[in-house]
Amino acid sequence: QSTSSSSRGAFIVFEGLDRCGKSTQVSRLVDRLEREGRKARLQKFPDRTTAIGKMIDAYLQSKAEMDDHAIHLLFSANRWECAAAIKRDLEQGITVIADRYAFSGIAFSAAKGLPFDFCLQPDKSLPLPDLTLYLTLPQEEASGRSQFGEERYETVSMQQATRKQFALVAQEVIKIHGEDRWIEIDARGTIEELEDRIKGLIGNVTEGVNGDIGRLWV
Ligand code: NYM
Ligand code: MG
Repeated sequence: QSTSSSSRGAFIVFEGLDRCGKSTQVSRLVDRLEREGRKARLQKFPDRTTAIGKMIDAYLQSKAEMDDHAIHLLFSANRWECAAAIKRDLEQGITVIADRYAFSGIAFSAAKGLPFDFCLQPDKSLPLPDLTLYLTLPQEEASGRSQFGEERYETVSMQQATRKQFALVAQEVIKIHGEDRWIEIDARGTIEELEDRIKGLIGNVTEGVNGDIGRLWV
């Protein structure tokens, strides 16, 4: 099926706690769309390649210390520096698949104790995802995966606090933007099983969407 000339690319975000299988699924989805002849691009957040991203990377690897508010704003600034390119690509009919977005920003920072509303504000009016897929995995499974614990935040207590905040983020998305924009997915099982589950839930949104790009939290 071809994309009609009036439609734009879909902005699809994958969210979840650490080691839930997100990055694997995001790259498989982008590969599949490209095999099917669609234009798709992967956008990872944090984007560790920019100047701001390098500061975030140093923080996550515990090579640098930073005030909680300051690092929160850097994560948001890292999205803002990518926002124009995301909009441009969507308008040119490219499907943009993001590995994390502002929802991780709120959930992880609020889990550290920053006020929820403070965490939400800096991302206000960023491009609004057309669809967010929130992958859930029991903590025992995520903790058992290789590399769990390598970076800052990868402790069981931090993950559990973040899981609670993600539930509040989901409520907020549904309240402000409607329930169609947030889908929770059970991420248990094999890579292929999860891939099929995601494929079924995404449906035809990757064929393009009509209407303007929305603004987050607006
Ligand atoms: N993270 C990610 C935040 O704390 N705030 C944000 O805004 C974003 C996008 O960074 N533990 C956290 C979540 C992860 C960590 O992400 C690095 P990844 O997907 O492992 O590179
Ligand atoms: Mg990680």
